Amino acid sequence: MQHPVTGNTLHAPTVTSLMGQIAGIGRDRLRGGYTRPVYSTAELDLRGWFTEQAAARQLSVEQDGNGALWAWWDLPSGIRADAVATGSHLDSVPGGGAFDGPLGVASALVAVDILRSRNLERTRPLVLAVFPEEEGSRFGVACLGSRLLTGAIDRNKALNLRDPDGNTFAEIAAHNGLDARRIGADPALLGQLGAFVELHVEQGLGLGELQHPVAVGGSILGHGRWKLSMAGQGNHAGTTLMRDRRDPMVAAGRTIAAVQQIARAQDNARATVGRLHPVPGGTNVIASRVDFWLDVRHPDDAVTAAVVQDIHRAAQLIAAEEGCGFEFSQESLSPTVGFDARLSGQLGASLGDAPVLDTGAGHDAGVLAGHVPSAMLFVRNPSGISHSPEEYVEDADAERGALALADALQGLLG
Ligand code: HGY
Ligand code: MN
Ligand code: MN
Ligand code: MN
Repeated sequence: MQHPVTGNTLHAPTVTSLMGQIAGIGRDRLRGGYTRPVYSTAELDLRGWFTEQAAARQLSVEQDGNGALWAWWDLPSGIRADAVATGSHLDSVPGGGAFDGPLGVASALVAVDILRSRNLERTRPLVLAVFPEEEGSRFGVACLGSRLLTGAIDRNKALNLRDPDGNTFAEIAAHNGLDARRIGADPALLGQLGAFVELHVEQGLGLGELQHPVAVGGSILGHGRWKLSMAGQGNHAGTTLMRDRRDPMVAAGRTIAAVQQIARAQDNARATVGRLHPVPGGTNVIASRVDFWLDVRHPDDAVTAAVVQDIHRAAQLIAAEEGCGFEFSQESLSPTVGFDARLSGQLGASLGDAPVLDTGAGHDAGVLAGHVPSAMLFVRNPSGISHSPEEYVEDADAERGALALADALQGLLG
């Protein structure tokens, strides 16, 4: 294969070939796309694949107390200080695209190949990272692995998080060999890192419109997640007159319409209810309870708070009108994060005229940014769509992204 940028004949694995190796893992025949929740068979298979790929590159792979994988390209001295880290995640949203997460991991592996081919004189170790539960699709909190590593989530709160089947994170972690005593903040590991660069598929059309293959990350929109519950009277769909109902599904539906109305009134706010769980969930059954989750994001954290307050108030009124009980709780909240200016500047310098793009999507780099100089690279996605099977990256752009990552890392490692 000819390299799309250098034109050299490619012998080493390419990002496209690595992505092809995992293309069959976790396909979701029902929803389309991929469903790879953390510690599912699919995600464990992907972990196994990454571990093999890393070992084939003579990287020493270790798992931290929270389940993240770290593949070290150590210095001859073996000293692990001021390391440059790069990587992303392998878990997905339900019915997600192929690239959200795995592109950053595959590109990191190819970047190691490229750097090795350059016989680089390194002064810093390089470590590839794979963070668990970045999407929060199983236990409800996004970036759970990096939040645990940095102490951004209370350890006991994390251990007691439950998945949709009622399993606690503590149970699933133990089932997957994690030692509960090691779950939680790991300042020793964090202290070994001097920089973190995450390459990620762009989850928007910025690069498509700019007609550029790679961008440097600017900032991540502040975002939070809240759980709402409406409780009514479960009953028979056929024997219960409309006037005798206290239907939580109606209360939830009216609240979701209010979410859209409130968010539309704020410029650039994004408010989503993507997950709703009626109990018991029968076609001929008036639900007794409906749980649903709210995701709100805005560049200004004060606006996020105001939007959520308005939604909370509207939901309380609707619940009262529909004769339903109402509960409201915050699950996670992250402020708007700017990436490290110096590191981002170094990335920009190594990439020439790469644009700087903000993102509305959360990333582990956003969590690490509070503890380690962090930056991101985005690779063009012509569909502009993500968290959907339509997410897409051209082969040539995937290779350009890995080359850009290698160039950026070389500037940091030398
Ligand atoms: O939800 C997000 O923004 C990220 O993809 N976890
Ligand atoms: Mn992602
Ligand atoms: Mn995602
Ligand atoms: Mn992310």
